[in-house]
Amino acid sequence: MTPTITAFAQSPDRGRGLARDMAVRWALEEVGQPYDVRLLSFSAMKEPTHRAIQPFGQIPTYQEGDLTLFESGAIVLHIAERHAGLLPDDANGRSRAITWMFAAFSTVEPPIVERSMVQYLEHDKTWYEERLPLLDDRIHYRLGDLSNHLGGADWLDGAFSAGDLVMVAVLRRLGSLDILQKYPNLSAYVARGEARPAFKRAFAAQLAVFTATLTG
Ligand SMILES: N[C@@H](CCC(=O)N[C@@H](CS)C(=O)NCC(=O)O)C(=O)O
Repeated sequence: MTPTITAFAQSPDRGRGLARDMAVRWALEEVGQPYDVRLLSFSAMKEPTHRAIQPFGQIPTYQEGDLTLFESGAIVLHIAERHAGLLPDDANGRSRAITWMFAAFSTVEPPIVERSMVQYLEHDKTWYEERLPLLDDRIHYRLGDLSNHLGGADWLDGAFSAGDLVMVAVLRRLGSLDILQKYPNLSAYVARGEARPAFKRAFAAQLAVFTATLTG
C-alpha cells in the first residue's frame, strides 16, 4: 500500500528542504518506497481533522492503511524498520543506529533549533546581540564532540543508516550560517548525505512544491 505523507503547501523555508517532511521523503526514497503527498495550508494544519492525526497541528504525518503516525523521527524509524536499507542487519548495530537518531534529535538539534527561534522571534530584543554568541557556544560544544566522534569516517557507525539520515537533516538546519564550516569533516559529512541519489530525489520533490507556488 502506498503511504501518504503531509507537507506544507507553502513551506516557509522556500524550498530549502528544511521542513520536516524532507527527512521522511528522504527515508522513503532510500528504501525505494513510492509515496503520495497531501499538501496542507497553515490553517488546514490547525483544523480538527488534521489534529486528529497530528495533535499539535503540524506536518509531517504518515498514513498507510489503518496506521497513522506523526513525529518525523518516529516515521523515519517506522520506514527503516519495515524496509531494508536504513538499519544494519545485526541487532546491536540496529540499536546503535537508533541511538544516533535519538542523539540527533535530543542532543544535537536542541541548541540549533533554539538559535533559529531566537533569531526569528527575538531579533528586535535588547538582549539579542548578547544572546547569540552564547547560543553559538552551545552549538559548537555539540558539534565539536560530534566532529571528534566522526573523525575521518564517512558515517557515524559503519554503513549509512537512519542515524546518519536524521543527523544530516539536523545539521542542515544550520543552513547558511558559517558554523558548520568550522568542522571540515562535518561539512563533508553533510555534503556526502546530500550527494546521495535518494536525498536528491527527495529534495527535488519538495522543491517542486515550492516552485509550483511561484508559477501557479
Ligand atoms: N517534532 C516534530 C516537529 C514537527 C514540526 O515542527 N513541524 C513544523 C514544520 S517543519 C510545523 O508543522 N510547523 C507549523 C506549526 O507548528 O504550526 C516532528 O519532528 O515531526
